[in-house]
Amino acid sequence: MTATATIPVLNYIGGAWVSSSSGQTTEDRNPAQSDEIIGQATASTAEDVRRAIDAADAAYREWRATPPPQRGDIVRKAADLMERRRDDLARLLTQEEGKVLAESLAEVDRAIANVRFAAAQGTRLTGETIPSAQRRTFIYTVREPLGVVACVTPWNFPIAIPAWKIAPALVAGNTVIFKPASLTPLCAAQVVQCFVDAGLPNGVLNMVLGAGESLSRAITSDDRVKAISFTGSSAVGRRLYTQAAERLCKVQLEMGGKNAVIVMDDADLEKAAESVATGAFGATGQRCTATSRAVVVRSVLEEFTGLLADKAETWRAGNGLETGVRMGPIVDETQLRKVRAKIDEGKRSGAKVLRDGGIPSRRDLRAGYFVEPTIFSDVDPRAPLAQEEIFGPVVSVIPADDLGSALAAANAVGYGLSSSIYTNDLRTAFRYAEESQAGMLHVNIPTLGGEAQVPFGGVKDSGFGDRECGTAAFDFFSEQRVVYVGY
Ligand code: UN1
Repeated sequence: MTATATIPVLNYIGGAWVSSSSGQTTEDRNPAQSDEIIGQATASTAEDVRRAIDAADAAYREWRATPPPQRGDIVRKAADLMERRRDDLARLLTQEEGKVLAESLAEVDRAIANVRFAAAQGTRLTGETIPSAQRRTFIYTVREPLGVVACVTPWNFPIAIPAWKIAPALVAGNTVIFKPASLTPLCAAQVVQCFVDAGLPNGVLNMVLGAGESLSRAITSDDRVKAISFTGSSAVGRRLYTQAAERLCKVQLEMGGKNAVIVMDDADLEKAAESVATGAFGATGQRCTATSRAVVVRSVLEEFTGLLADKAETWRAGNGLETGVRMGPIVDETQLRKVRAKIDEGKRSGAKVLRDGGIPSRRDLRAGYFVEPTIFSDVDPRAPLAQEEIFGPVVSVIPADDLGSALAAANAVGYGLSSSIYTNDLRTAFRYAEESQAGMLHVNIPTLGGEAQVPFGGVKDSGFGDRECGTAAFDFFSEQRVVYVGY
């Protein structure tokens, strides 16, 4: 995929790769080797967004009329192409976003599973028949697409998240404006290329590259855009929703997390420590389902913390294409500064620093945006360290007296995406399942991830609107019509 690195990445509008109306480009850097520029991306304006919406609007009638199983066939071909291109896609993902190759391969596989699942729904876009209270009356429901929809996606899963938004949107019969994060345009373009090569008609999927509020405003303010599916920060999500609500545009928000793992005294501590380490340091902590708090009952606190500290030593940071490297860099300099500022704030707060990876000591790590595993212990559950999303490989250990106080601490945050408990007691597990304020709960399983066929999303400040993935994705990307027939 070196060819794509030298050619500027363009917008894809109405079936053609085109430069933005600004004529400007932005540099795309390898975060593991920050002097390496891997691409130039066209920097779009609100005018480019309007052109993309024009194209999507023009293509809608015909795409809506295409039978859903045929729409599914095209989308399934895109999954087949992703599978064929798996290794190239994964390498590109590592070079552009930084996650290690094994994680990139897993992300591509997850994208494929999601696209396949959505494709198969083309044959299952069923409605229901409902008995009427009146004689000689037949009532049925059908699912209809919404029209032009927008998919606004983040840099941390630049292949899987676009895939799991775009695929159900298309199968449901919508035409799409795809606005990927400006840090990962090469991955975005390759996702689009898979759909294009699968035979999607012109104008059905359009991509606009770039950054800035004027682009999102061009999406939220255009009456032709009927729904917006967004993944990113809570601050941006809130703004999008506020703007779109004015004109009653449907919105789905997938935002941050501050996910806790509760560790009880009857837990398999080895497994619990492994889970917290993987949850906190995997993907360099740059995922909304990352584990950022371990709430541990005091009787096992010391043993657990020791195990976690040992595990942290095995998370060697470096270039994700090199063997033996378990943790890639932070995605860019701005994020790096934010993560370091949070670590510094944590140190000033009085929490105990068990391992400080803020400024790596290894010389070779100065070539990129690296932070190493960082662990705080004795953290006050109300401290910023335990409240704010960090999006880096940083975990806070919070002591608790018992299940009740552990749940209270775990729930005492604004976010509510994912959580987990380690215990071997069924009563404890079910009490946790009843009381944990999160959208995705886990018993003896890390806080991470989600399967293609399962709804994905959070509560409180983490999520708003219909869930993503699974059949839930189709609730968002379609609407029900009811037909009463008197005979
Ligand atoms: C995962 O953690 O495996 O932006 C998926 C995010 C989430 C998706 C994460 N919306 O990190």
